[in-house]
Amino acid sequence: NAAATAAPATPAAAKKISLGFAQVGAESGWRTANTKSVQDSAKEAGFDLKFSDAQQKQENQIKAIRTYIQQKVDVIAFSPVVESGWDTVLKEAKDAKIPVILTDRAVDSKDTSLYATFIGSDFVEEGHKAGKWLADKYKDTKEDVNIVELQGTTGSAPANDRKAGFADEIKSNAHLKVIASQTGDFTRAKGKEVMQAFLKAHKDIDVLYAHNDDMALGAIQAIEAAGLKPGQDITIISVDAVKDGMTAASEGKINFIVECNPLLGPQLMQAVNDVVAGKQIEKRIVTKEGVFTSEDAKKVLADRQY
Ligand code: GYE
Repeated sequence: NAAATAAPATPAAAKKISLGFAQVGAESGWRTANTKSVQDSAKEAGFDLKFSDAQQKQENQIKAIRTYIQQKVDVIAFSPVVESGWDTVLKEAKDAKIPVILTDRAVDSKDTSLYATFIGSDFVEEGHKAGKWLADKYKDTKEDVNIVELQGTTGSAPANDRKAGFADEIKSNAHLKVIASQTGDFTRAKGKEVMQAFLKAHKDIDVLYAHNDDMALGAIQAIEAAGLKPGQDITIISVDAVKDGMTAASEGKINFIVECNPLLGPQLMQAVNDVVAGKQIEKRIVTKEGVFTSEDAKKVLADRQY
């Protein structure tokens, strides 16, 4: 009897799931925590993780995704550096029948069948939280409040959305004026450089709104070098709540931080398991997050993991 002598087929469960992950870069403390979360949870899930760092360049991410398609990985996940320009490569993945999961940042593709789900924060909401705190603080002001803004990477979902949510929240008070707004590319070095230029061009800055902690931390160096007190002479609001940002907040140098959770690894691995198992999953998975004043930051700093 042929069936009895044939070698048993390898059970499907014994094969490791392969996951190709195309990361944005290593531009911030948030990104470092996010990378660690992805790597740690892939290991824990027993996946074969192929990881690449695009150094904040879309062309590098597209190349990495094409390599994963050639390698026939089971699932591709990536955090798109900018929102637009993904349709072609996403169609290539679809044609190869490899499911794609977006993590952290969204794409603006009209065809939502190009990806299985998008796991990440609501960046517009984060902008609203930042703007609301400021609008409350200055609700009785009779004078103009001059705001400078350090935007994230040009064309990225968090930069577009954090700007929009904030603008929407402050527009009801004509005294709240954004007098300068430029990209600091989510990095400390660029945040410092652009803040230096802002301070040179404007003698009367009241508020800095930075789209992430790293740019705020760079700007703090520029503000101190100019002989001013961050958090006092200039009110500072940022987004992320990574450890260095929370430390600056606990010292009163950042006045308000909107949290953005980088620990997306566990949710991502769950989604990978589900798509491989052919389960129907939610098209949008939103992460939960809060806000911190200097006082709040002091209380939770010691337990902050990233
Ligand atoms: O806020 C910033 C990072 O996409 C949410 O990217 C992420 C942002 C985060 O560089 O620090």
